[in-house]
Amino acid sequence: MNKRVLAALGTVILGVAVIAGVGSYVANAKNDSRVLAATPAGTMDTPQGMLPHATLDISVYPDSMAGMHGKDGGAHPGYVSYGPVTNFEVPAHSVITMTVTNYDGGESLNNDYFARVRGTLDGSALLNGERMTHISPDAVGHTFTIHGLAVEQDEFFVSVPMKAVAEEDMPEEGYTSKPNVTVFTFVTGGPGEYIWNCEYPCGDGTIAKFGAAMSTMGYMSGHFTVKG
Ligand SMILES: [Cu+2]
Repeated sequence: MNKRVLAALGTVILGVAVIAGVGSYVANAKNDSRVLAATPAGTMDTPQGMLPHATLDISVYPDSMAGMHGKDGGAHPGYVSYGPVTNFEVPAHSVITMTVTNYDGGESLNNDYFARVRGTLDGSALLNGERMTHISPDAVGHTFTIHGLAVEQDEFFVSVPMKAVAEEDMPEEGYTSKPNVTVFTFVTGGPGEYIWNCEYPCGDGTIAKFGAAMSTMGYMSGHFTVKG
């Protein structure tokens, strides 16, 4: 075979291999089928009446060594990560209380919008037991932001900032003994498949710090399913 044809063929094969690689990578990312279902917790009186109540309890860490991606941290031990999983399932037309324990430090948001608590009951949350509606946009560790616009399902938007652990309380090894605990409560509408993600730029330097952990499913993003 002619050398140029061979070289061209090589390029095509390489291209196909890269595309196949990307494809299987994306498929694997989507295939993180682990789901944390909310725990039923009786009923709660809300402005929308007495509703079934359920709770979700999660954490967020400065790396992936807490076991959520397998022992030794999985594919990206250094990535910041929520855990124990990032796919959640909650009941429809219910009141959900989420507790997020943040072990990570942080800095400034790209957009101050996400420093405010949005979409919760009376627009507030509890930070280490104290009621708050927003935190300083330059002391944010991560956010938990459920995006509600989707076709043929109820609109649903909840966004809560997780306060960064102070720099002096971040140990060189292991996790801080002074995590910031945020508790917030919101009401779900009808059934739907939603996506949540973190809106704090906690990825690596690429894509305005929205690369790495921020652009890999299962770390700073996941599914949020409201089940009928
Ligand atoms: Cu984050």
